Amino acid sequence: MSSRRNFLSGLGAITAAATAASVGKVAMAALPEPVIQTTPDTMPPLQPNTGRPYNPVVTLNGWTLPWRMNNGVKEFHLVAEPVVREMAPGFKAHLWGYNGQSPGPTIEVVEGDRVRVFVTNKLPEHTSVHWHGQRLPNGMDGVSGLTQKSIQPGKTFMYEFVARRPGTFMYHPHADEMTQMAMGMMGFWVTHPKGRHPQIQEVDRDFVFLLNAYDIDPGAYTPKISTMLDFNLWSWNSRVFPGIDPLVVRKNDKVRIRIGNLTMTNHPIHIHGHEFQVTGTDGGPVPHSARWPEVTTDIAVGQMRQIEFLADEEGDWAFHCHKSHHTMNAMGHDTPTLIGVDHSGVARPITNLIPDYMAMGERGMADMGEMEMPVPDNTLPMMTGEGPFGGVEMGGMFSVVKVRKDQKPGDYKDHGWYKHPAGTVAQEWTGNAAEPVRATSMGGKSMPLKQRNQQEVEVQIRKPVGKMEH
Ligand SMILES: [Cu+2]
Repeated sequence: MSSRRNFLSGLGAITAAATAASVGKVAMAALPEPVIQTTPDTMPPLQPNTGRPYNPVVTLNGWTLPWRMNNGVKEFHLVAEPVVREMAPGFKAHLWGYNGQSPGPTIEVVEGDRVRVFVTNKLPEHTSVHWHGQRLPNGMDGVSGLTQKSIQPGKTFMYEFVARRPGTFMYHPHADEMTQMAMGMMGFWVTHPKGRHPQIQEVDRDFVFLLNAYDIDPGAYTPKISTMLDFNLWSWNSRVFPGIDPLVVRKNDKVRIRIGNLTMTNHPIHIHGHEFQVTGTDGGPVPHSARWPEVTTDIAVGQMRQIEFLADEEGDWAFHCHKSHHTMNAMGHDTPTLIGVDHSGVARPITNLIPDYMAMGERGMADMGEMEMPVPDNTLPMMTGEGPFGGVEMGGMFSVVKVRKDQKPGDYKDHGWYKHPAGTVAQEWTGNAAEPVRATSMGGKSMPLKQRNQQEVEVQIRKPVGKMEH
């Protein structure tokens, strides 16, 4: 038990809590104490001090579940339960998750480990856990009704199998999935190779997170569970920018990022300043001959991707989903296009009635990020975040890979913004700028436009004269 305490203390704010009384004292004696975590901070890697050695991962805004060894079996205890998740500072959601958080804790094991997972259900309805991507006995696959009885509220089930295949996996319910996944029930699973593996490289930093999405009305706390496509919060591990921690690395580190998608749409995940290779999926490592360089990889629904790169360019590099609506928070998805519309005449009478009213959108939507527009309690502006040069105008699935030459090995702390060497930042040109020559064309020579007696349509363009100077 003492070794178990040691790594508990290493995890900071983790507290052990007793299970529900319904589990009973006798059963408790045989169950590993469930470990509960409530802080949304990224916890340092959990160094294994029992079982086979491995290089642990870091869960973005999350943590790894401690285990106990019981006669050579690695035992974990998951508790499915309602949780309060801070999705970003100032915005909390009432979700369902595991062991105090959504997503649940990451489970890390080693290829060949015999694993026993106790699952206690403290939800108001039945559940089950499916171990996505694993080779296991059919009866351990966690599909309610098909391979097992569902776990009723207050009951504890036991899953047991050997982690046969090294790689990147996840877990989620296979019971009332629409509700339970929309409420945030999911978690990451990593099976480390038991020794050197020809297709699994050793890396210096290994980050993991899940893509998830919620539909929470501004001012509300509970996600709408019947939403299929129109989510307003696109999150990584149930966090949205600016609440997602940066991925801090040391210059020339070999970096692996493992990502799983449990939303209802695909996410093209994009990195700036580096190229990566997809080195694995939930089906296993990708053979070397099948890898190619990319800066964006699309992650479809239910898929996992393992990307790897050499972090050899110092700086603060944006890392995000490339769907522009997925780097926005609530409140902006249904706004009408007002670019070019002069509503100054309308704004004044409205302001007399509603003092907080702001005319927005005439010049684009950047004002939304710039101005302190009043928002209801418990939600976030559509685009936000202050960088060293001003507003970043982002939200949702956005973070920063911070590459620093003075970052210590094993240090994941964010030490502030990158200090750019003199002369390496884009800046205003103050010399003379010649008017560009504008060419007119009637189409290419091979297929010239048919001349018709047609009236020319003239589009009125309203230029933002006088409003550019701030
Ligand atoms: Cu996306």
